Amino acid sequence: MPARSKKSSDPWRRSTQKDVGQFDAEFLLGLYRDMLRTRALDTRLEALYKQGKLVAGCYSSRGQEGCSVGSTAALRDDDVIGPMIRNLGSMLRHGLPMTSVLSNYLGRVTGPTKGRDGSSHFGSLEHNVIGPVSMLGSLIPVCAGAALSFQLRGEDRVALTWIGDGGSNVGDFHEGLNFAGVLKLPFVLILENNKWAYSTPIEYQTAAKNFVCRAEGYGIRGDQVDGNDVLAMFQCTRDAVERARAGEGPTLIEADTMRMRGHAIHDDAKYVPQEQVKSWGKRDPIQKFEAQLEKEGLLDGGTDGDVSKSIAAEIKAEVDRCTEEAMAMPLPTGDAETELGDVYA
Ligand SMILES: Cc1ncc(C[n+]2csc(CCOP(=O)(O)OP(=O)(O)O)c2C)c(N)n1
Ligand SMILES: [Mg+2]
Repeated sequence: MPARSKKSSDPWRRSTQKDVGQFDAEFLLGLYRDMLRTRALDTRLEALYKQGKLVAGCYSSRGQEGCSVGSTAALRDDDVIGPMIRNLGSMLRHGLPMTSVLSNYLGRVTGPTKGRDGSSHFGSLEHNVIGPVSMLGSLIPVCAGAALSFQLRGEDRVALTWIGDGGSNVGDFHEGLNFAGVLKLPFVLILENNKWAYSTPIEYQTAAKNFVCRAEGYGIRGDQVDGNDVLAMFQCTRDAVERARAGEGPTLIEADTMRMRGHAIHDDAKYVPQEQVKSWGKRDPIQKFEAQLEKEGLLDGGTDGDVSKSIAAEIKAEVDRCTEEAMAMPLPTGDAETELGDVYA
């Protein structure tokens, strides 16, 4: 890993207000909209869980919307993503319809798993989304394999996946990243350092000063970025994706962020110090970006009124409509012939 000089290219300094002006309004408002869509859907899923309407657990990505949306925005539609449970925003940004996501969580036959996994372990190959693999770390060799297929076919596509701080301590992390480094695969791995793995804080996960230093051990590039700054997240991933497409191999990106709920909604996270939650509450990715857009005058619709209010209203209508559509869909019948339909052996 080329050590990044603190002065010239400190990644934490990416995305200044000056940078915002380099992007067109449509792109910036698109990032904003997708973070809001993620938050709104996440909030709805939490409510449905508490109403007993979800058929399994609910893992919130609240506070981590910038990581998912910013990184996925750096990709083309034909690139492959492998989201983990807190990457709801990447699924939406990569084109998975909101009704499909809700249908899966509600266990409906119209969801990507046809009601067989009622939680977050689903993907859609039609949208180039590989579903989360429950065994932490296993998605890394899977996505490195997708990157290998692009390389062998001479396609300039990229595979990108995410891993948590906790998940980065398993063997598959090492094997997948080492493999990607040796073969210089067009692969990007985003390590979301959200400070907790269930109730285990990062001090009990690694003796290293950070997670990104591991990149050096694999001979690959490593970057650190403010995961709650959606534009910095975009810029850092875009650079990694450009290098990957140019045949320069994989990048490990450590995103500094915070899990703002328990491991899942059933966990009240009493073990997390309140001070930590409070201080990260002040770094909320949506509020942070909203302030940047306001400074640019992008949320002031002039005679059209308040842009953020109209976007919020549009999104509320979308979440309501998609929830209704998904709720109206049937549950699996349970008859053996249908349910064994996709079983290979
Ligand atoms: C190999 C493996 N070990 C343990 C688990 C159980 N488990 C599921 S999520 C989780 C915590 C993950 O923490 P982290 O990787 O930091 O991701 P976060 O939940 O913070 O997003 C654990 C221990 C698992 N799924 N796979
Ligand atoms: Mg974690």
